[in-house]
Amino acid sequence: MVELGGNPFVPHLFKLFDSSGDGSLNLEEFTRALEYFGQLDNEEEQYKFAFRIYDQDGDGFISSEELFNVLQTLMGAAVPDSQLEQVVYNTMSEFDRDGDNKLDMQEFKALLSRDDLANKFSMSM
Ligand SMILES: [Ca+2]
Ligand SMILES: [Ca+2]
Repeated sequence: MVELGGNPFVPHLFKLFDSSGDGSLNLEEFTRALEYFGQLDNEEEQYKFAFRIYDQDGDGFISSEELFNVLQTLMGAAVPDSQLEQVVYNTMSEFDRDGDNKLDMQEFKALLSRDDLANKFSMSM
C-alpha cells in the first residue's frame, strides 16, 4: 500500500478526486487517482497537474479566488479564512510578476520551485 504519512499534502489531494463528494474515496476513485499519479513521471507533468488542480475554471490562469478555494480545500477548517486570505495576498504579491493579479504557468512554477515550499507542494508519493 501507499505510505501517506510523510506527505500532508497527499490526503488532501485525495479530496479533489472524491468525485462522488461523499467525503471519502471509494476504491474506484482511489484507483483512478493512483493511475493518474503514476503517469506523472517528470517534473513538467507534475507542474501541469498541480496547475490544473488550482486552475479550477481552466482558463490557464490561477486567480486569487481559485488560490483561496484550493487552499481552503487543502487546509480544511484548520486555518481560518482570514489567514488564508493573507497567504493568498502574500503569494500574489510575491509571485504575480506581471501584475495581472493571476498566476500563469511561469509564475506558478516559480512558486512551486521555491525551496521552502517544495515540501508543502510536493506531488511525490
Ligand atoms: Ca482560472
Ligand atoms: Ca500574473
